[in-house]
Amino acid sequence: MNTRIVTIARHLVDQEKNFPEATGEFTSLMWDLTIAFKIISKEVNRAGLAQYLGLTGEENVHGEKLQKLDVFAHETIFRAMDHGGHLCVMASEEDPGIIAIPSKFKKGKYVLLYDPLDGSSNIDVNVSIGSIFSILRKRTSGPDGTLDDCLQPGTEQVAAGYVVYGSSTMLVYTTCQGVNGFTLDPEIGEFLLSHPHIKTPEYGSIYSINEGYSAEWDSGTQQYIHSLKGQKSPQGKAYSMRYIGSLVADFHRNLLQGGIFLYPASCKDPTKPKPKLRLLYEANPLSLIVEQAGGRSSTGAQRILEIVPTSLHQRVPLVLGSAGDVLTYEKFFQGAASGIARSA
Ligand code: AHM
Ligand code: MG
Repeated sequence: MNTRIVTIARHLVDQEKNFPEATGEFTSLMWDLTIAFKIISKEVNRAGLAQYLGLTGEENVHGEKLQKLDVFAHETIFRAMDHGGHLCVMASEEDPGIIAIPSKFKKGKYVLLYDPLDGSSNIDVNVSIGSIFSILRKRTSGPDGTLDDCLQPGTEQVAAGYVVYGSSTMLVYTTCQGVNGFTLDPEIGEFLLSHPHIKTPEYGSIYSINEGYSAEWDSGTQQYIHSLKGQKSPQGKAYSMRYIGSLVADFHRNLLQGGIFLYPASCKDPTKPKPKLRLLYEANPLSLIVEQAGGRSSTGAQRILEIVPTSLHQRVPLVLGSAGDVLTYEKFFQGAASGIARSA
């Protein structure tokens, strides 16, 4: 048994040694982020007791009702990150435009895109929720970051991660050198390395999709899901459907156990397919993590990380998880799109 205790601070410093050109700026940025996540975790755990239950009565840029904890998480991350001197701009699911670094603070070379509290409709019923983040390098000149700095393909991410506020709080992140998971020890207030070098199985027996929308799926997705029912996975286990409705929680389970998560576009109007999940701060960071863990991520037709973004809150179809399962899905999706039906 490995008895070494590794805090996230120690791990960040150790990882920095793999980057000879590192200045320590990135390590310091990540450290600031972990402080924000600890504060959010504390509030999430008190949600049933505190005044945060319920809605603010306002709507966000997507027309969804804002929950008070969303607002708290959004502001906590901003307040932890605006003055560190490492960022030039931020963007959040809860803000329609880019978020400038206040003029009184030094600007840095990194860009932070985040979903402060994903799956927030689950807060009131005590179901796991999460935060997601993506870090890019500034690519424009001048001290202030711009929209152009935010609109970079996922392949340009220097780091990405998520926190799941579940039965325990876990932070999982990658700096493109594999994936590591840390569990928050609430007694000492530290994230401790609990899941080193996460690798996702090549195939899983779990599929996660909101089946209530099956009539609106494209025919490739319909055929694929139909093909799993009553069958055994290549692991030899019968397929199980598991859908929490919290992307981070569904993703985290599948990453560790193997499986596939799907949120295809709604094809109610086939001329205007409507995806739900957002590219920059949901799909891209989770896609980088799953690829770094040996998995795969796709729209069905294209690798998520290669999509060139055109707007801050752009939505994409998202299918990710075990590489073998996602590849099989792509065959169904592309086969149906080209008119070749696949049998179950
Ligand atoms: P949110 O960012 O507004 O919380 O919405 C994203 C969430 C994801 O966590 C989850 O995968 C999905 O929406 C669930 O959507 P649905 O209820 O349509 O299945
Ligand atoms: Mg979200």
